[in-house]
Amino acid sequence: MEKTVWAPAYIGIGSNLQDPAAQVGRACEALRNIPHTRLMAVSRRYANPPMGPQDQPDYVNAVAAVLTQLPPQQLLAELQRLEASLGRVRTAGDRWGPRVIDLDLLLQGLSREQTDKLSLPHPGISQRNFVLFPLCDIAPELLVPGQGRVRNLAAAADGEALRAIDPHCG
Ligand code: A4P
Ligand code: MG
Repeated sequence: MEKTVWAPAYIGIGSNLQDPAAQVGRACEALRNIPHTRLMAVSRRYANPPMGPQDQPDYVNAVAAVLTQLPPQQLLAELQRLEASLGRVRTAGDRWGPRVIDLDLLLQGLSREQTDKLSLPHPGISQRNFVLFPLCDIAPELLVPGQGRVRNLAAAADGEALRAIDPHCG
């Protein structure tokens, strides 16, 4: 691999099946195994009710910060490989349905992409309190291209239903 530039990237982590808090913890640890990538920080884990279909268990969510030399499409491919290795089975029509683990690439540096496979920044950041509150733990001053500063986005979001289950960031 020729590229030597390190870019900061943020990964949204979610689970609502098979001991979600443990699944999220396991996924954070597994991020250390992505090649050409260093795990820099992990937010607290937050228990929170499902967004979207309500006939599914509550979620646990967190956000991790990494430095990576991989281009965004390759980092996403690594995240999908990791999801599979952690037991996620994708089926048609499972969007917004229950899952053992979900790893979303939220943003990477100032990259903006809009393809079938990758929207960057993830277009839903400013509407997801379960992304904004953990992101605020580790990167409150981060500017989400096209959406705003994390601190301000989190202040405008309703955090009533989120419950931090860790005392400190990992
Ligand atoms: N894709 C495009 N852009 C991206 C990106 N930036 N990161 C494509 C990751 N994937 C991206 O992904 C479906 C396809 O989107 C992939 O094949 C990829 O090529 P997915 O992660 O299986 O889709 P999803 O997770 O069902 O939907 P999405 O749009 O990622 O939204 P969410 O927020 O992940 O919705 N409620 C709570 N409380 N907590 C949750 O974590 N999650 C969901 C899923 C629903 N409700 C939730 C939560
Ligand atoms: Mg997702």
